[in-house]
Amino acid sequence: MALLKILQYPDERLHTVADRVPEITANIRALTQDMAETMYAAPGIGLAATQVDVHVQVIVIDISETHDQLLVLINPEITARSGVSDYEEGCLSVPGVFGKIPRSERVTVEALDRNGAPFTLNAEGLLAVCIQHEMDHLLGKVFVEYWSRLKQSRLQAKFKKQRRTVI
Ligand code: K1U
Ligand code: ZN
Repeated sequence: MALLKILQYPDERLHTVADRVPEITANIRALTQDMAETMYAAPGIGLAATQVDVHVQVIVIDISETHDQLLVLINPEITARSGVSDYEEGCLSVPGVFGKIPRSERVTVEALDRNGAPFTLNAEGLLAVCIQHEMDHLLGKVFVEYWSRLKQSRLQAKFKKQRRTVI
C-alpha cells in the first residue's frame, strides 16, 4: 500500500472529468487501497480519485470515528435525492477552508463495490453530503467553485501566494 499525493487547489488537474471504470482490475483494487490509506492518513472522511490525479470514477468514504466502515463507490450514480442540507464542508485539496454548500439531505446512490458487485445505498446527513462532494470531484468541480467569482479569485490568490512562499 502507498500514500498518494493529494492535488492542491487551484491545480488545473482538479478540473478533469473522470472516466467510467470499464472493468475492476487488480490496478483498480490497489488504487482503492491506496486511496483509503491516504484518506485515513490525511485525515479525511472521503477522497475521490481525481484528487490523487487518477481520472477514473472511484471514491472512498469512511465517516466512522473508528475507521472501520470503509465504503468504496465505483461508477456512482445518484438515482434519487430529497431535502436540503447545509453541512459545513472541508476539502483535502483546499486545506483550512470550510463552507456550507446547498446539497440534498438524502440521496440514493447506485455503484459498484471494490469487487465489481453492484449495490444501492440510501444515505442521509453527513454521508449524503460527502457522497455529493466526492461525486463533484469526479466531475472536476471543487466545492469552493459554488462560491462567487470574487470569493474564488481571492482564494486562488491566497493559495498561489502560499505556494510561492513554501517554494
Ligand atoms: O473530498 C475531500 O477532500 C475530503 C473531505 C470530505 C468532506 C468533508 C466534509 C463534508 C463534505 C466532504 C474531507 O474529509 S475534509 C476533512 C474532514 O472533514 C475531517 C477530517 C478529520 C476528521 C473528521 C473530518
Ligand atoms: Zn474535496
